[in-house]
Amino acid sequence: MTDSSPAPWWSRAIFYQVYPRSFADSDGDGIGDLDGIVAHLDYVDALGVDAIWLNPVTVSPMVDHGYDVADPRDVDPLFGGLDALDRLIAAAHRRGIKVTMDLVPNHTSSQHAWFKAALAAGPGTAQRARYIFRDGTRPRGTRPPNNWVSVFGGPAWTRVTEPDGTPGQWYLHLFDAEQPDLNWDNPEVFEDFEKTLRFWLDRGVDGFRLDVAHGMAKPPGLPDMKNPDIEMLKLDDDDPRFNHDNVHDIHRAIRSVLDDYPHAVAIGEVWVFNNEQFAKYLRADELHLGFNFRLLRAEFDAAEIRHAINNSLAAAAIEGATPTWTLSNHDVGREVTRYGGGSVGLARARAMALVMLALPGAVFIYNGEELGLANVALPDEVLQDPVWERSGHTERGRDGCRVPMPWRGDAPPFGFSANPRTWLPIPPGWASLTVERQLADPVSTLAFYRRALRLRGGPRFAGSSIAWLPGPVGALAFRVVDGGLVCALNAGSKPTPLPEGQLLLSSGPVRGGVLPPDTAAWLV
Ligand code: TEU
Repeated sequence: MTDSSPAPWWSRAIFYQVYPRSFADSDGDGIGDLDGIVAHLDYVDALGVDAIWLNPVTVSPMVDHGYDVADPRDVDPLFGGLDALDRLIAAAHRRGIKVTMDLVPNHTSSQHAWFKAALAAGPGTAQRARYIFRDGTRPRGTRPPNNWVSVFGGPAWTRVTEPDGTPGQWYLHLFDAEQPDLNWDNPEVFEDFEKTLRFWLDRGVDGFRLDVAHGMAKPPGLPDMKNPDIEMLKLDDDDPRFNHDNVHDIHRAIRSVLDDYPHAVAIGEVWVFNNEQFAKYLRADELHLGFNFRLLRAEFDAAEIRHAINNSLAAAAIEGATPTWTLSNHDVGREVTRYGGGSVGLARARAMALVMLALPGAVFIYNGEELGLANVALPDEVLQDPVWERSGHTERGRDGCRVPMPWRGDAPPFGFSANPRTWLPIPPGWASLTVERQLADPVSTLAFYRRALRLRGGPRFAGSSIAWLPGPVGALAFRVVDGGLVCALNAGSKPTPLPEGQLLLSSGPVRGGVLPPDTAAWLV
């Protein structure tokens, strides 16, 4: 933002990520839905967030819980259909909350009309040219076209049976076999995506989170991966499957559509860690925001956290873009667990919330983070993430961070649903973590988050940069340049002195000018 135009709404926004399956169930099928969200909007409003990011609610066989889209311009009946989304948009807007949707440009579901037509039409047809079909290698095409692996495990290629019954071509899927990758070299793909963008924007949606925004362009010739043994669910730089430079033409085309809706925001899921490479996505004619996952990957360690913050700020600064911060989402283990679990993990998660919320830019909070929920160790028989099957039962997948929200009462399903059989079981131990319990407790994690989120709107937090303050090893402290807020974190094992100033909020008990381990504080 180099000119004097007012900052856009998203430049300091708090986005609240709602995983629709797990937020609230209005119709008793044990799976959350859009009317469930509508019924709990006062809760979202009271948190003090600016916008909701809804994980996919479009029509889907739900193999990857909505990231396998069969019709991108309709809402799945499981979530209540299109009318329910209209109700949610209206009810959110009445409260001044924006609604952003998840779109999945990289792939469709195998149940999408295009893919079914591609299978039926056979090799060499226009229908196949919307996806990435290739002949196999070896004399009879029995081996996949290259060595790419799926992010979910196993090969990234599946062989089809041709309409005449013979074993035929292979198609590319960077994720599950039910998620065929689209061929973005085919202009039809963008034409259709433009229809999708306009369809939702015209219905009042305030923007999009674009799934795998660094994945749509594939390198010509599809060269082999150098490291096909890459850990499942792990995305890194130097991987031919992702971040091909042609992806930027796609983002420019998407942005030109969004520019017809000046209030709308495009947020890319960009798993790219090289700062220069990451910044390219944030050029003035590409994405407005890109998820920076460095903070989420940092251990609870002062040096690592400082490094993640510095690099996130530096990456955004290259293009004068807004930094973004996130500690968890529906793909990564909850931070309470990542930071060690139990009361220590919770104390650290609360401390990191203060660090994240003190930083300039936009933040993303994943539903349940404000309750201090931890990952749930689920039994084998309830696991649903396709990662579990595709990895041959070696990776448990992401279900443990997707367990439904506990709202009230003393036993599962804690008001989430009228149905005791929820899509993932809720642990009885969450009785002490329900919204109802935490609202009644002034020192609960929920009360703490609400206070922190409210304070963050104040002038002391305003600024686009931070200055590091000297601090003992194991701790870190920074001042928000302009606003003046000081944030201090003790990630070490010994108490450290608090910086000068009056205590505004702390993540745990602070007394006598001393910051205990696993604690953070805001001072003015
Ligand atoms: O995720 C992209 C993705 O690659 C992640 O699974 C990533 O590997 C992991 O988070 C790293 O820890 C997006 C969605 O967020 C995810 O839920 C979908 O399963 C995936 O795309 C496919 O659409």
